[in-house]
Amino acid sequence: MGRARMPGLAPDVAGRYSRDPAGGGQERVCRKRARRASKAGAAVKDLKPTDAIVILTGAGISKESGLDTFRDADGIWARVRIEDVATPEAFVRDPVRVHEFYNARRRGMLNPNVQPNAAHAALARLERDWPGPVLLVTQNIDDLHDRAGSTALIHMHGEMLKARCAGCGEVGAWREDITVETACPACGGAGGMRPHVVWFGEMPLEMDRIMAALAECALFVSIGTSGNVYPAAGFVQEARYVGGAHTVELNLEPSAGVTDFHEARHGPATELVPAFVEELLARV
Ligand code: BJW
Repeated sequence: MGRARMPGLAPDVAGRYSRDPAGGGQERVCRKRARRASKAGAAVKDLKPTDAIVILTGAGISKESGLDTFRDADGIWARVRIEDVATPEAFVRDPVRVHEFYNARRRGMLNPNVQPNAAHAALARLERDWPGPVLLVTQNIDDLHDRAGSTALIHMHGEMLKARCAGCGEVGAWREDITVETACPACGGAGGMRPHVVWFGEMPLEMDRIMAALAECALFVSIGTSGNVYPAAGFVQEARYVGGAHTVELNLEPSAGVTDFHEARHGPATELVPAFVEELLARV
């Protein structure tokens, strides 16, 4: 898949790109660039302990906890088609199938063998011990970052252990299967319950907060994501060219956007992430 290169841009639902809808604009971009120019390309060794860090994670960080990625050879999209299970149109066309897909994944996540790994734990430690702000943005719908202890955490693609009522909009904790008969605990309406996840063509969650953090961070780290899905795949460009951040990729293999990063380290997350966090905390 070809990679779009769109610094400071974000896509609309049709995949068209325009200036950052979270309040961006050429003027803001220029001001930020000028203010942060001295930081552009600064290495990890130049970070101050009060600097802000934004971390983006994807399915690769949970692979060693026993959860499948999407686009690897043995990934979820090798078994099911996106258009059958991960779009609003699929849910309208065949809600039973979509519920079966997510019910099976929810049960998988609740398997007691699925536990946070050393990479999740290291990021929780970074949030705890780094004096500056650390924001963790995950594309993952599992709860492994939460269980590891991360609290400054945004689940931009939603959460598997929550359900939403399409009728009244209520979002609540959910650990059971959902069916087309399931009634909403808040409004009592049946048939409108869906997993609280973001499908293709839907707006990811908390984008304003994310874009603001990217524009302010001194370090952006992308972990375990193939860099194929926007807007997350464009965060590196936002952080680098708007925020003037140093940008680092930690992934099993080079992602689709590897050339956008100042620095890339390749290997399993459970090895790379604890070592990288150790390196950062040695600066405190
Ligand atoms: C390891 C490892 C180990 C393995 N250690 N690493 C045309 C052009 C550009 C964009 C578009 C376009 N047409 C439409 C769009 C937009 C569309 C999009 O990006 N499409 C592209 C596919 C082209 N995006 C959207 O529709 C999004 N919404 C949107 O854009 O709204 C409009 C808007 C937004 C903002 C501003 C203005 C307007 C919504 C996207 C929703 C994605 N949903 C899913 C499903 C969620 C629920 C579920 O889980 O079922 O999210 S799809 C799936 O992909 C899931 C993931 O979060 C997401 C990203 O996947 P991820 O995490 O990167 O996983 P993989 O498998 O791809 O990669 C894993 C990596 O780990 C690999 O690199 C491995 O090597 C590595 N790895 N083991 C370290 N042990």
